[in-house]
Amino acid sequence: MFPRAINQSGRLMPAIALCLLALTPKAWSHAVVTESSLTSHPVKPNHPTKVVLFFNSGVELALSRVFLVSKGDVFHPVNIANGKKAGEMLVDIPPLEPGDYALKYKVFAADGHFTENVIRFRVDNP
Ligand SMILES: [Cu+2]
Repeated sequence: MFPRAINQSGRLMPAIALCLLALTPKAWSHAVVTESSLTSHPVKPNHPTKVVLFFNSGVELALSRVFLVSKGDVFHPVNIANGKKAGEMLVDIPPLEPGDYALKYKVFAADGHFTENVIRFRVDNP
């Protein structure tokens, strides 16, 4: 009867579903660290270290921030750079004394969403 109208509503449905997904807060984790070099290569005391964070998606460096958090919740901005592959981020860690630290990151994913999280790590005496 009205094949054109049926076609149009048929195409409208997926578009609405996508919008709802985009609006649902925290339904999807958009740029999540799936792995980091901290696991395989713990930070050694008093040595500058390049830590690699592996994200599940591409990350926009210019809109992303990483802080090194030290004792007493002191935030130090650290330099970040792109790794070899999409989703790899290199983080410059200055020489650290033994103790507990964290990397707090707020990254802008390729899909346009911000994700914030904290990775805790420890620097042990050799
Ligand atoms: Cu997203």
